[in-house]
Amino acid sequence: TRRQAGLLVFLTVVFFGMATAHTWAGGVIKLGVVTKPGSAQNVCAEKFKELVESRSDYEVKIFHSASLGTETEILQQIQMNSVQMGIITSGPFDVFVPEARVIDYPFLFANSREVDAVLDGPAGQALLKALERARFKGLAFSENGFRHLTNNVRPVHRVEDVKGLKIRVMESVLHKELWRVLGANPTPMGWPIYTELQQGTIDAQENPLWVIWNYKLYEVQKYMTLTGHVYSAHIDVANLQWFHSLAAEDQDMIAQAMKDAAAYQRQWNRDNEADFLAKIKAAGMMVDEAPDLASFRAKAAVLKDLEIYKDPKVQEMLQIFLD
Ligand code: EAX
Repeated sequence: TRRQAGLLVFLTVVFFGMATAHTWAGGVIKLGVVTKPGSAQNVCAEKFKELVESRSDYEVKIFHSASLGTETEILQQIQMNSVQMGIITSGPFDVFVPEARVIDYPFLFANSREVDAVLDGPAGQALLKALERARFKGLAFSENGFRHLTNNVRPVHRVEDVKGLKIRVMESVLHKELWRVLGANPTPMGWPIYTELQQGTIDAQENPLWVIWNYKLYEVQKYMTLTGHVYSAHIDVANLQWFHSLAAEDQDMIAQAMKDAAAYQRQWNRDNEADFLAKIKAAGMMVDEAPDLASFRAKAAVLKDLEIYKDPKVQEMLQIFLD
């Protein structure tokens, strides 16, 4: 009958409506990056915002250009949940969770293929899990890149040439020890550092090519050495309690959006590296493209015998990464 048919249509609509409509909790997600637009972190942050906002009712507010302070300070704000998420360089994490320093272990990765295999496999998962001790939910790894040395004093070809250089390092236990061991004079500082380089408070710094390009470090640094001494990831994190307070579907949507954004951003970084190098050279920097890396490796090797790697949790994580 018509009545039965009508009822069937009605029930069908109700059924499919219930099965497909998801009511997003919605709300504003504050996300912090220390860098300015055009930077690797920002490429990932903007992609994440676009994906989340197109897939849900959430709004992502990006705080960038050091408006929340240094990366260490952003991490503290994430711990307090005054900021929910961040895309933060792996270096500064080791103050919060010592195991994080295995990513930045010198000369650990030969190339991007090795990076992806390790970070996207069980080792990466184990590291993200360890961050929960510091109340961070680790969602994905995006990429800062392989770090290279620049300075304003002399061409650096072998490790002996870094002797005594006043070098800015990240607010990371590992990075400070690394440059001390290599013979330089390291000072931990937050980002950015253009003024300090310009005024000569420091002679040197180390960062991936996009940083040297995007922050115009070629204006204040004469020499670059393609050391690639450390691979620098971004660890894309959320406040753990906040994340777990969300509905399961919302957690999945956010985690997936960050994974997608990170994959997109890693590709962006790799596609542009050669171009960044060409632009840096064209801007007038003197670049040593084939330094004596064996000399750097030999000196860096003592790191694993130092106190900062003796922690059994760090040893264990390093084994997982090396396997
Ligand atoms: O992400 O502090 C650093 O050296 C970082 O690599 C920089 O902020 C770019």
